[in-house]
Amino acid sequence: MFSKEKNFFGGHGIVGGQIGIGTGMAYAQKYREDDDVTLCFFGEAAVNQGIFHESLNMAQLWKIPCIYICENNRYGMGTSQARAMSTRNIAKKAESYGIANEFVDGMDVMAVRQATERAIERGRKESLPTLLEMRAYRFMGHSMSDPGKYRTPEEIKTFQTRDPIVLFRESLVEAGVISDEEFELIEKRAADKTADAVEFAENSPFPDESELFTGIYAD
Ligand SMILES: Cc1ncc(C[n+]2csc(CCOP(=O)(O)OP(=O)(O)O)c2C)c(N)n1
Ligand SMILES: [Mg+2]
Repeated sequence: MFSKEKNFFGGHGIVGGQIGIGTGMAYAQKYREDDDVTLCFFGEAAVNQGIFHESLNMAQLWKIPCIYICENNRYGMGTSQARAMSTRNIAKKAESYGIANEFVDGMDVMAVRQATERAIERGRKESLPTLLEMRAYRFMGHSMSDPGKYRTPEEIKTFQTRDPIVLFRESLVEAGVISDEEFELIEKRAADKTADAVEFAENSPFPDESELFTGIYAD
């Protein structure tokens, strides 16, 4: 997924690769002296990659307005954070580079929004980076072929009670912003859109062999 028009620069197959790319994009924004900042998303497993540390060091040294958003969902494929990382607190890792950081409840939509706004303001006003660690949970397996034997059903059940979509829906209904009926309509619209996309994909012909290298190299 990639959309240059919407300034969305896609997902990348190499875990952590986007941290260097995001830092470079934010450097370009600073260089052009525009008001933009970059939001760079990655998982907790990516924090163990060298590029995370190299990028954060440069970002603070050169005052690059990159907002590093670590979605800590506790698992990288089938490996828990506890088995792969010597310390647990990711937000604090930013301190060794002198970078502002926040630990955020990633299950709370408004907390995520507010912390992101604070980081964006820091980026815009002071041209400084921020590291946000958003603690969440991965409800599904890593892929369709992941039986998820590395965690207990109890653990999943515990986190299901804190599903951010369900909690946000409840708080919106409670505040009178939206009714249950309106929410169901939104869900139905999303389900219909997905079903249409699946039907379109299944009814589409396979691409021709000549397409094999399309989009791989720059023209
Ligand atoms: C350099 C590299 N090593 C291994 C992989 C295989 N791989 C794909 S996703 C993944 C785990 C990523 O976990 P995390 O960063 O926590 O992101 P999440 O999927 O949990 O959001 C791994 C190891 C890869 N794509 N790139
Ligand atoms: Mg993860």
